Amino acid sequence: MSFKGVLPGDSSCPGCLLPVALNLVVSSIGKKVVSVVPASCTSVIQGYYPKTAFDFPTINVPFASAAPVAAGVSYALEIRGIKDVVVFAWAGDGGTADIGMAALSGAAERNDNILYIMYDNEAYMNTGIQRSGATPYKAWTTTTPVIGKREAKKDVAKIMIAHGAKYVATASVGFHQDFIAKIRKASSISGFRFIQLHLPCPVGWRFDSEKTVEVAKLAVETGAWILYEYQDGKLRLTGPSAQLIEESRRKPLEEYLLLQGRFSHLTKEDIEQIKKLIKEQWEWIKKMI
Ligand SMILES: Cc1ncc(C[n+]2csc(CCOP(=O)(O)OP(=O)(O)O)c2C)c(N)n1
Ligand code: SF4
Ligand SMILES: [Mg+2]
Repeated sequence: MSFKGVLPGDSSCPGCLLPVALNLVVSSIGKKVVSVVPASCTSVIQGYYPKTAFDFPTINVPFASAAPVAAGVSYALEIRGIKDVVVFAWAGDGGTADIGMAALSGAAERNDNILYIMYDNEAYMNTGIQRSGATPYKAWTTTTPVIGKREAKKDVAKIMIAHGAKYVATASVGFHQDFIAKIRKASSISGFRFIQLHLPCPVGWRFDSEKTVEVAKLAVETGAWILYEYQDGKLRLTGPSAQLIEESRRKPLEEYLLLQGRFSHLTKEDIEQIKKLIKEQWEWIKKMI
């Protein structure tokens, strides 16, 4: 049985690539799916039965419980001997980095047989652009006004690697072939798998709605968002990131930052500090490969 994914006419904002990304997940898995979705922009895009935009089985769950509910579905299918279904959680950064973290940690530690996808638009967008743990340093949100967030972005993929997860990857909506390859690989493995998808939000990041792909690509091309996958204790850079270990090959970070209103207040010192944080992330990558 094949699913049509997200049907046309959903209620996402203009320029939002969330439905496109979710479509890629459902179509790339190549098996039946069950998705588990906590409160987020996704639940609004999904809409209400019988006019839902999702043509695939979806369970809407309380905020913190996406990972354990997905694990419960997966165990129930296993007990019934059903093997041709991939169970995936699709949750935002707020639902993952903050509210769902304890439950996610348990699922990773138990090696529950689920694919967990954190779509990372770097704030609580559905409720009005509040800061999350995954909001980057100095980004404006409605709860980090004037000077932006004081703390660095929480690195959830790294936390999942520290759990010994079977498969951990970062991805971007700007590089869909890389994302599809990771979805396919993750779907072919059993045990706990985690993908963190960078998903620019025109509304919350304050850029023009036709620039979503450009912003997504620039995040990678400037080295601010690094594409990699981690499997069996080995980390491998993927997509354009594989060519960007040398800083001189990356586009200037300002090209990415200046497109976004959420960074319009930055001082020179702020930009230098952001560059320092990115450099530290690349240093960690170099140690891992
Ligand atoms: C327990 C609980 N607290 C708060 C809310 C309100 N709420 C619904 S969606 C949302 C934001 C979720 O942010 P994120 O997970 O990043 O997803 P996004 O909205 O960005 O897609 C919040 C706070 C809720 N539904 N349940
Ligand atoms: S607020 Fe952002 S992530 Fe949410 S639907 Fe609108 S554009 Fe998409
Ligand atoms: Mg979010």
